[in-house]
Amino acid sequence: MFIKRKRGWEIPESEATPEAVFHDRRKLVQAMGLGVIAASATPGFIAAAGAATSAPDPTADLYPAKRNETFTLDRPLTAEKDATTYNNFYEFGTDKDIYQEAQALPIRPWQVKFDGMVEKEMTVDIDDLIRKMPLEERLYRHRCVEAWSMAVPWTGFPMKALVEFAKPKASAKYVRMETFSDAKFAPGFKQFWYPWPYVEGLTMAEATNDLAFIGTGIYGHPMPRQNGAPLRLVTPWKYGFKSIKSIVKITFTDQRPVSYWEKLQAKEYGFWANVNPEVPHPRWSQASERVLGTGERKPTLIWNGYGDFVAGLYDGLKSERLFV
Ligand SMILES: Nc1nc2c(c(=O)[nH]1)N[C@H]1C(S)=C(S)[C@@H](COP(=O)(O)O)O[C@H]1N2
Ligand SMILES: [Mo]
Repeated sequence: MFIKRKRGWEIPESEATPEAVFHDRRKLVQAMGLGVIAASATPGFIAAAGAATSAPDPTADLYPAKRNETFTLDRPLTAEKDATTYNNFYEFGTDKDIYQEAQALPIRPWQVKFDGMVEKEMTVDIDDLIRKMPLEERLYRHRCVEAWSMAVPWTGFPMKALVEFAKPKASAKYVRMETFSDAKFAPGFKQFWYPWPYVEGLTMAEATNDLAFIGTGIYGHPMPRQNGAPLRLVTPWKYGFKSIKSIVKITFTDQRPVSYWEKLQAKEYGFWANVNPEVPHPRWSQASERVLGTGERKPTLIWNGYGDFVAGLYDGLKSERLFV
C-alpha cells in the first residue's frame, strides 16, 4: 500500500530541504555532535521514560468524564491499543511507532501561555486550567490526510470555553497554537529542515464552533504523551494534521497563521484542510480511507461527516482552497 512504501503525505526529504543542506546533512549532524536518535536505543533512556510514565497524573480523578451523547459514531470505536501505538508526532520521529520515544516528554509541570490580542496576557498551569474547564467525553471520527482513520473517545472541553477563558479582543480573527519545542526530549527536532515548532491555526468562528474540542484525555483517562498530552486540539471535520498536540502557546491574532505543514509544502497542505473525498491530495485520492485496526476501506465523507455542524462556517468562502 502506498502509505507504507512512500510514507504518504510526507514529502521526500530531498524536496523539503534546500539541496545543499540535504546532501551535507549527515556531515553537519555529525559535526554538531548529534547522534541522530541513538539516544532512544540506550537503556538509560528507556528507564527514564518508564519513570516519567509512572508518575500519577494530577487530574486523574476527573476521569472518566460524562459522555456528551450529541456526538454519535457510524462505526465501532478503534481499539485503544491501535490508537495509542500508531501515531503521527513528528517531534518524536517520522514513523508511526513513536509511542516509546514520546514517553520521554515531561508533561508536568506544564504551562500554557495566552498572548497576542487578549485583554491580558497570561501563563496558566495546566492543572489549574483543566480544573476550570467543563470536562466531557465525545466520540469523534479522525481522518488523517494520509487516508487512514480512527474513531475514538476523547475527553476534554469545548474550545469555545478556552477562548472565553482567554478573553480575546474583538479585533482577533484567528487562534494560533504552538507545540512545545524543547529539543532535549524529542529526537525529531534534530531534523532541522522541518519548520519547528509545530504550529496550527483556526479562524475565531472555527475555534468557537460546537465541534472544536480541546483534548485532555482519551479512552476515559488522561492523554498519553504520544496522543498529545497534556493538551491538544481535536477538529474532526478537518484533516488530522490540524489537530495540534502538546500545546504550550495560544495566540490571538489578526494575521492568518502559517502552519508547520503549510510552511513545508503549501501546495499540498493549506490553512483550511477540510475533509472532502472529491478533492484529491496532489499525490493520492481522498475518496476512501483505511480504518485503523481492521484495515477495512470506507468511503470518506465531506466534512468527514460533520457537515451539519460546520458546513455553514464556509458559506462566504467558496473562493478559498477549503479542502486542501
Ligand atoms: N505537534 C504535533 N501535532 C500533531 C502532529 C505532529 O506531528 N506534531 N501530527 C498530526 C497528524 S498528521 C495527525 S493525523 C494527528 C494524529 O493524532 P494521533 O496520533 O493522536 O492519532 O496529530 C496531528 N498533530
Ligand atoms: Mo495526519
